[in-house]
Amino acid sequence: MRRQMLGVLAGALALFLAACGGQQPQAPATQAPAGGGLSGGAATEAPAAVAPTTAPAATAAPAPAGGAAAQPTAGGRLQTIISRGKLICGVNQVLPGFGNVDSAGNFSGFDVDFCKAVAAAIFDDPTRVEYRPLTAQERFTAVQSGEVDVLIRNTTWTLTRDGSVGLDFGPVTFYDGQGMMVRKDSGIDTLEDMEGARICVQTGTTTELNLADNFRQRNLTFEAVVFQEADPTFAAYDSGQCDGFTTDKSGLVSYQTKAANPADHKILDVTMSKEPLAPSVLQGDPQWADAVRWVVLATIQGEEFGITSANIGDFANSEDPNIRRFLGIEGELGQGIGLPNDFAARVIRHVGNYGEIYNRNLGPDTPFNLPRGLNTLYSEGGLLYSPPFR
Ligand SMILES: N[C@@H](CCC(=O)N[C@@H](CS)C(=O)NCC(=O)O)C(=O)O
Repeated sequence: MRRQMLGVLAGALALFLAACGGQQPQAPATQAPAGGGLSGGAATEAPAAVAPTTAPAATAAPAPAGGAAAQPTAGGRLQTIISRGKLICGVNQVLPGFGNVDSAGNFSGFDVDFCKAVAAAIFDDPTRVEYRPLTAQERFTAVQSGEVDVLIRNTTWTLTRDGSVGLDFGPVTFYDGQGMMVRKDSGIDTLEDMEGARICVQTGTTTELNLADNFRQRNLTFEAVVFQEADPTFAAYDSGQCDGFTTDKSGLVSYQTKAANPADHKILDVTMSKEPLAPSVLQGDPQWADAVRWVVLATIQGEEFGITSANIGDFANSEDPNIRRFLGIEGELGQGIGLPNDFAARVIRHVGNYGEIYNRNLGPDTPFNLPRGLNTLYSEGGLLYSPPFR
């Protein structure tokens, strides 16, 4: 029922976009040369690299051996955020499940919950966030210019982005991979069935680059129909302008709920890339990067300990020294990263542990029902693992 409603809304959106000319590809489709995959107009996903110049390195002095931890100076970005009284978080606004805004202007989703977690750690208040919606094209400039404090927006951690784009990535919050959506009645079952296909893809993404690589490796030609924004990209596919729509599998599942008729589409059983999605900050402010990193790890460690937003009160008198340190009941763990010692407790209390965040946004009770796959704890065969809180 909900899917149908989403479908109707997506249909209306598609009509609106068509009426406004928004479905026109922003760039001429690039024709793949025979036998060679895409080459012309070699896709570049990152905006011109800007050498980060800001961010005074506010590094806390190391704790003297055997003595009390040195009081860190909460300088740089963290101090700016504290003085401002809110976090500015770069997010998606068109990707239900990850980053989405409703008609009342409320943001929600898996990524959005990590913005809330950072705010909860700093302010003990998950609502102290200003969300800055960013397209794929806009996102890196927004970090480079300091417009956002942190980017938490289905962004893949790559060497180029870590290096020449000038970002620092936190821990992976979602292990993803690129997929391909086609119409069920297309007769397409594998990428090999897509020789000469028209494929709708958004520019400024790893997606665009991986598409070219995958088809080249398979010696297949294709025609990329490229858009700057995600909704027009999908609308073009949904209205039949393309044979396939490609993005991260998380994005495919999300966009399938927006299709005019979600049941008409399928996601091929192929993973075209590794897409480790992670938060990022501007390179050069190690304390701020540490703060974001350990907030994410707190959600994972919380799940490892079995501490949830519902049962955290039961741990107040825990005698387990690991849990006592984690919750800030004893020790001074937060100090070294400029956060209050109970920052992890604040995160769990207000936002929940990783499993709670996952289930709330993507789990069985949501329209996405995404199996956790690699996004389970290492103890359950997944890749989530927190270094020790000590
Ligand atoms: N993870 C990939 C893809 C991320 C991405 O931007 N995906 C698109 C398609 S689902 C998106 O979210 N677009 C939203 C927009 O640009 O407004 C990356 O980091 O490049």
